[in-house]
Parts: sequence; C-alpha cells; structure tokens
Amino acid sequence: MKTTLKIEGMSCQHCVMHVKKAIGALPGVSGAEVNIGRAEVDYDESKTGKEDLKKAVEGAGYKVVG
Ligand SMILES: [Cu+2]
Repeated sequence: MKTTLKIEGMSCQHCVMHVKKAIGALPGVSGAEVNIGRAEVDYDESKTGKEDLKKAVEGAGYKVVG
C-alpha cells in the first residue's frame, strides 16, 4: 500500500530526517520518500494504518493536513 501525506510545519532537512525516522519506526513500513511538506510511504496495511502514520508524524511535532 502506498500513500502520500501532506505535512505542515516542516522547514528544513532536519525536519525531513525527523519525519523519516518517525515513519520508518512503524511496523510494516518498507519505505518512505520524505520531502519538505510531504511524505510518500510504502507500507503493509495489515500492520500499520494511515492513522498510525499520521500519529507518528504528529508525535514528531508536525501536522498532517491530507
Ligand atoms: Cu527543520
């Protein structure tokens, strides 16, 4: 399953690393292409849901807007 998250609050490469790490720590995530303002995530939906991705990003201090 592939999904794209639109993220607010990211401003630099540090934010990119932070988001990538938060998403990558979730079970079932096999890849994440993260740029400022957006993340494309490849994940196994039997292990992780979009809500979990959202929570991980928000837990890292950013806001998911779509
Ligand atoms: Cu930053």
